[in-house]
Amino acid sequence: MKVQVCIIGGGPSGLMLSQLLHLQGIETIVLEKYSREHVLSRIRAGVLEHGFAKLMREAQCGERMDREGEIHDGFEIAHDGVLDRVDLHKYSGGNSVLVYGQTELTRDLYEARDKLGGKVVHNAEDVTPYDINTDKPYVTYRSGEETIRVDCEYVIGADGFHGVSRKSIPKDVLREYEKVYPFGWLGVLSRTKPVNPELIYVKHERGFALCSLRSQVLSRYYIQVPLTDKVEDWSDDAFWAELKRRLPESVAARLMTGPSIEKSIAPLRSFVAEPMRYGRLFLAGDAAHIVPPTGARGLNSAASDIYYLYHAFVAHYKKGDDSGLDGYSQKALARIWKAQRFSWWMTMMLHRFPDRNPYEDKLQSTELAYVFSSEAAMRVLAENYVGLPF
Ligand code: FAS
Ligand code: PHB
Repeated sequence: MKVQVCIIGGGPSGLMLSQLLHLQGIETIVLEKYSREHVLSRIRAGVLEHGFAKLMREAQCGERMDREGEIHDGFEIAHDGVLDRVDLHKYSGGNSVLVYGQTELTRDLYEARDKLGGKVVHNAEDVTPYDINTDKPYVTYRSGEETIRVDCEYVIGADGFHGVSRKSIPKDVLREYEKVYPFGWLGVLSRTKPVNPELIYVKHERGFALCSLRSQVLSRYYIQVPLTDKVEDWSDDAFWAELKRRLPESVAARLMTGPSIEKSIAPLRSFVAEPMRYGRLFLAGDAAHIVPPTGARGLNSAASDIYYLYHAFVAHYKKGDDSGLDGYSQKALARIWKAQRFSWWMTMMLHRFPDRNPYEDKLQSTELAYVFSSEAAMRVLAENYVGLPF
């Protein structure tokens, strides 16, 4: 089999790029390790930057997102028993975010690939890229007992943090930067009316919490838990009781509780791999970078990688212009590191750090007080949260 671009990973990054390139007549194949049902069973991101939403529309996948997604012009921060609002629309120069779950977005991308007859292979086992530092790379994968070879001109590593692509870059070339946080997020999805029309980020002495949503009948909540906790340690009742303890009384009083339809603990880490290109291999999305979800930058960081690669391949194949491909890693990393900074900053400001000394605790409270006392500080928060320009 021969294609122009072989994409490893059928998550949002891989699917979005394959869709955009297909619409430009560039032939791709997506090799996904798991079944479609497995990929769509994951509960992940909930907030889309306006840049991501624009890319979904350009990929002809935005119709349901625009119909069912909710435009949010701001969010609340709960601290010291009160709610303070971050007016994104006012302080970002008129921008907002779209609340639409990654699961649904991925479903829309799969359906769009099917509609165009895009090649997406599920249950592709032992996917392995070869000769990525030559002009004739290829990728093999196993389907049952059969090993299949895909000859291609370029390989995209969109296979997430635990994928094979990043590990295919020689250790003496790859530089990795990482910060692991001493806690995780216990997340619950419940078929209940959201406690608030907008998201509420909670800074509390017992730990961080987040009230989010997927629709007006589907709520998503998180509480900060120690890394030693296991999801089986937390009954639904224990989760709701702890969330209520961290919410302002007026909010806790109106919280609708119900059975969890998904419950999981996600560790928090900041991670960047450089460079994001090696020969004919390009890394995109979680394969190259991870952020703590506090700033809702995870999925959104993948969007600019895809945008840059999309335009670079169109320039290469249509005009023989390789400047986009040659400049990809540097350009993508410049925006990635700004998303890393914002996600780290939001995480440090809102979470409880058990080993902190009283002086550092005062600095943390002052950071939050400064945000709500300075228009300049509010503008910095807002422009990062709605998404810096691509
Ligand atoms: P993904 O990991 O989504 O997709 C990679 C795909 O590659 C997967 O389908 C995987 O099965 C496949 N794959 C892996 N190895 C392979 C191999 N060897 N061969 C073939 N295929 C392979 N972001 C937010 O903004 N907000 C959140 O609240 C949030 N919560 C998250 C919770 C969790 C538990 C996790 C893990 C991430 C969360 N994220 C969140 C970040 C998340 O949304 C990612 O940014 C997003 O999934 C990135 O998309 P991809 O780059 O496509 O990577
Ligand atoms: C979510 O809805 O899952 C969500 C929203 C905002 C975040 C993190 C997660 O910062």
